Order: sequence, then structure tokens, then C-alpha cells
Amino acid sequence: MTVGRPFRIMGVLNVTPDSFSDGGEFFDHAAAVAHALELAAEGADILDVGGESTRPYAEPVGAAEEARRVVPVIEALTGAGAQISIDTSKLAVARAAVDAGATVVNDVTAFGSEPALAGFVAERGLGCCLMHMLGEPRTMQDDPRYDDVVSDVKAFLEQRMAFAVAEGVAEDRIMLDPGIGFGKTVAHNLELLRRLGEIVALGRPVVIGTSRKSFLGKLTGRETAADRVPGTIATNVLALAAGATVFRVHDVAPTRDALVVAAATLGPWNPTTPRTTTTT
Ligand code: HH2
Repeated sequence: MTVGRPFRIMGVLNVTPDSFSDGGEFFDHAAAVAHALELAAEGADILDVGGESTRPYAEPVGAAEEARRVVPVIEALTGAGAQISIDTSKLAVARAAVDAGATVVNDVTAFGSEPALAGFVAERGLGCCLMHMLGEPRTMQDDPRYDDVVSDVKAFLEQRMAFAVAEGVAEDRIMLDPGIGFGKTVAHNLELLRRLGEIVALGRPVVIGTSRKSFLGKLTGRETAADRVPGTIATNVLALAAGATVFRVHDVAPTRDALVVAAATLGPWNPTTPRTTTTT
């Protein structure tokens, strides 16, 4: 994170046939590598490479197939000038991806699927992103319920962070993500964004992944995921103002411009505390 740019952009690279917004587009090796290089050139600080879709109702993929999809792409991207994160919940895939050059593990189950992944992250000194999800992708959108979505997500993230630290992961290598769209209604997503400061108060960098997601389509009437970029940007600017610092997006160039302008307008601030807005 550089001075004057108090945020990082995580560009999404889905090497999958079935991702919700770009499934199949970058399944081919050459297309995947070319697209990732373009994202890096547009300003992605991190390239988040995934070989299994986590969209609602997605079918699970075996570890060997998932690794086969991502490893050659990661190998080709090690000189791209961006950090590489591997979007996986599987230890075998993480190991193969890290051996190929990834340095961050983005686990949408927060080490819930394979607890041994935490020890691997610790042993290799990797960064990690721990995300909240209610249930699992196949069923998570079937009537999700919370006592209070923000308090429940916050308590979950605190508990998963404590687990990771107990397994030897350095606290300063952990990022936290409320998991927008993962077992959440439109109202839940909006409540999390509105009260994001409560998650930021946990003291770790907060990752936000609203990019092209269906709640934006429901709010705007945009049925095609690629048409949801303005909605994505609105949420990211608001999340920046609330103290989020890492933005996971498919559309790096427009997000970068919006966040550069928003950050300059908001002015200097200490990224380890929630931003407070003055009303006077
Ligand atoms: N969202 C998706 C996947 N991984 N990781 C984090 N940390 N936060 C997110 O919000 C997040 C994530 C879903 O988006 P996408 O990768 O585009 O789709 P799919 O899972 O269908 O490949």
C-alpha cells in the first residue's frame, strides 16, 4: 500500500467454465494470462486466481482439476508485478499454487473446509484472507437468516482470526472479508456495507467483494453481470469511506480511477481504524 493510495485492488481471474459473471471467458490458458496481465497493467496490486466457482448452486470441483486449471496460469504470472493470491479452500490446491508463485491464500471458508490450511499458511509465512459465508455455495442463498448480520459476521471473523493465530498465522498477515453475497439477502449486504466500520474495528485490512454481484442487479435492474460496474463502484467508494482497504473486482481500470478520486477527497487517515465522518 503506497502513501496517497490507501487501498489495494485485487483483480479477479476466474479460470473456470462456470463463474457467475465471466465463466468460460478465461478458461483458456492464453486468454487467462493475457487478461491477468491487462488487470495488472490497469492497476491491480493483487491477482486473485480461482479454479472453482463459488457462485450459488455451483457444483464442487476436485482438487486435481482445480490445481490443473490454476497452476500454469500462476506460473505465467509470477513476473507480472502483482502479488498472486489463490482463491481456494483446499490445502492441495493452495500448496500447488504457492509452489507456482502465489503468496496469499484467499479462503472463502476461512479455514473451515480444511483447518490444516491454516498451518500451511503459517509454515510458509503467507498472507491470507478469511471470509464469512453462511453455509456452503450450493445452499447458501436458501433463506439466509441472522440475529444481527453485522454482529454475527463480526463474531465469526473474530473467531476465525483467533483460530488462525492459534495455528501460528501471524496476525499482521490476515485480511478479513464480510463475504458480500455469500448467504446474504440484498438487505443483509446493504446492512454490512452500511455498518462496515464495525468490521473495520477488528483492526485488520478489510477486503470487499461486491463486484458485479446479483444484489447490484436486483437493485438496478441490470440482469447482465458486466452491466453492474457502476453499482460495483458505488459500493466500493462507500466501503473505502468506511475504512475498507482491499477491493476485489473484475473491472480494475474504472475501480482504480474511482478509488483514487475518492481517496484523495477523503484525505489522509490511519488505515488501521474505521474512518469517522464528521457532520459539522
Ligand atoms: N467473491 C467471489 C469469490 N471469491 N473471495 C473473497 N475474499 N471475497 C469475495 O467477495 C469473493 C471471493 C465470487 O465472485 P467470482 O470469483 O467472480 O465468482 P465465482 O465464485 O462464480 O467464480
